Amino acid sequence: MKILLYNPDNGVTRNFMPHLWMFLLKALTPAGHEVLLIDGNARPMNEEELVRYVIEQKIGLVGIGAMTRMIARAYRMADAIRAAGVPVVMGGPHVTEVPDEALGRDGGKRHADAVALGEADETWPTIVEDAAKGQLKEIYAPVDETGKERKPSLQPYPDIPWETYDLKQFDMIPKFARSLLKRYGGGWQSIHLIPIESGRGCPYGCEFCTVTGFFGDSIRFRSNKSVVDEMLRLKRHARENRQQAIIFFIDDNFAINIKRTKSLLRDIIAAGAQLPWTAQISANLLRDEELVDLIAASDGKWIFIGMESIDTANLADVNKNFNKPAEYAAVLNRLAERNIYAITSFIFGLDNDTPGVAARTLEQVESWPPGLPVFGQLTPFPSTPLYKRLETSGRLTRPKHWLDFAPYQMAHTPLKMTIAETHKELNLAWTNSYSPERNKKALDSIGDRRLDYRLIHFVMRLFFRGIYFPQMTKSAWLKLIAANRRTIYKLVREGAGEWRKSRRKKPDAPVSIRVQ
Ligand code: B12
Ligand code: SF4
Repeated sequence: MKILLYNPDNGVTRNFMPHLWMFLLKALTPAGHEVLLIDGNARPMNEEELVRYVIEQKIGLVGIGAMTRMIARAYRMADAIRAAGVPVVMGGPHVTEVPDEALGRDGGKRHADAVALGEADETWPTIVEDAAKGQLKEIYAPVDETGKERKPSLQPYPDIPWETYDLKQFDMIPKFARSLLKRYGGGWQSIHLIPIESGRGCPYGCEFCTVTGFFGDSIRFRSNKSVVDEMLRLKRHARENRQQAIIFFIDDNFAINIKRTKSLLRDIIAAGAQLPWTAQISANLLRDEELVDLIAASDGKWIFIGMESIDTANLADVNKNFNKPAEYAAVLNRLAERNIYAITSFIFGLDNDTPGVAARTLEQVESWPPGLPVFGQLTPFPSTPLYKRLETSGRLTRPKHWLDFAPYQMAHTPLKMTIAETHKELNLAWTNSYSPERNKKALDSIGDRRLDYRLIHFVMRLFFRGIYFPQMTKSAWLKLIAANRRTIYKLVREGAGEWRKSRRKKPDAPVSIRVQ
């Protein structure tokens, strides 16, 4: 049987990283079947085009995975494929949280022939075999013989043969910039961000988060060897193809077991498997100096920290009072001393937020070493404790917001400000954080650091701006470059000076921009 795994596009960003679920399920597919992958972010298709592809390729089963945010689009695609007579199985967080919706058991239209609940590592082979026999069941749940939920142990973990895939479609460098960057060597004309999970689960249970409910509070890890081997293969492949590979450890909280994280990082260093990497780690776990030393030594570059708010009352409301705003500065300084950037994430529209929250937050952010702040509004995802609380108190304004998704539109009214005010605050926070003036100030504040460190920080700022302000076309990029011309001019002038100096020392040496 030919199987298509499809991930709908998010409508906001280009694809900058493969979605792991597709590659993982492909690796777990029983022999004798062929699996094709389409990520709509890299290869946008409308319903008609997708159906035509499915028919031309003689696909026998389509698997669709989506977060809540993309589910309406996923349903539309599924409807079109089913109308053409091809069965659809859906999986991922959203259908796990509200399976009746996909199956049409809530009075609405049916969108899927079958749903895979929760982690599908162990149910996927059965789904494939049932579909091949034409005997798909409606629900596949990961349970043992007694009907008790069973979580995959992640040991063994399948080899994902990244090096055999054509990853061109996930290149982070926009096409028009590639030939320019090629001239500088070092493989920077082609950068691939590769997702690796080293473990699953987080027991913290923050009120808005689906992770504790989905992956559970049972934390499981792959063996260090399996992670290190995957990194060694990626490193070899990147070197052979003159590309850069960056790893995103997509674990929900990469240091949830500090002892294990340290042991993994030590093994990465011992094997020489270092590649620049990023991961999500909560601020409380970054108090550990030895952990931060190991992050730096293993080439950790960017740490995503869910700070959420600078207001302790807000943090208590969402069950995240293990976050201590008073220690944010110390945590960020600890990282910055080792040239590690922080991606600091904030939520607006929490119950204690009032107008002015953006200015108050920005004042703090600007007092810290420069990082990459991101801002979102509080979103009640189905099946989270937050959703239940807002539903019970009658505060959901759009209880099924996902069926009418629009970026940055809220689904409930915050307590102390309006939806419109929250939106204004978000807009202000994004505009000020990535304005040309702010970019210049951020770079000036690290003027004593090496040029490559500053250059990468600047490029990251340009990319991060695109999370809120779409910049998917060449002209949008050119405008952005023009607005930041002063900073660019300064960096280029300095770079040319360093280049001339290096040429004087070694007349024939190629220039390579190196990440430290
Ligand atoms: C990586 C990641 C991202 C990446 C996504 C890009 C990419 N290419 O991967 C980035 C950083 C961009 C991102 C952004 C966001 N994310 Co995110 N992200 C994750 C994260 C950390 C890992 C996803 C992953 O790969 N997991 C590992 C794989 C193996 O697990 P999985 O995807 O769940 O797949 C398994 C099963 O679900 C199932 N399955 C999945 N799909 C399918 C399909 C079929 C057919 C079948 C049979 C089975 C199946 O099988 C897999 C193996 O068991 C998850 C948390 C998590 N641990 O999953 C959050 C998560 C998915 N993100 C979440 C959210 C909310 C967001 C944002 C909306 C946050 C925000 N406020 O901006 C944005 C939206 C982005 C956008 N524009 O679309 C939520 C989703 C909740 C929900 N109900 O939708 C999660 C669960 C985190 C959370 N805190 O709750 N995210
Ligand atoms: S620490 Fe992160 S992953 Fe864990 S429950 Fe809280 S938000 Fe979710």
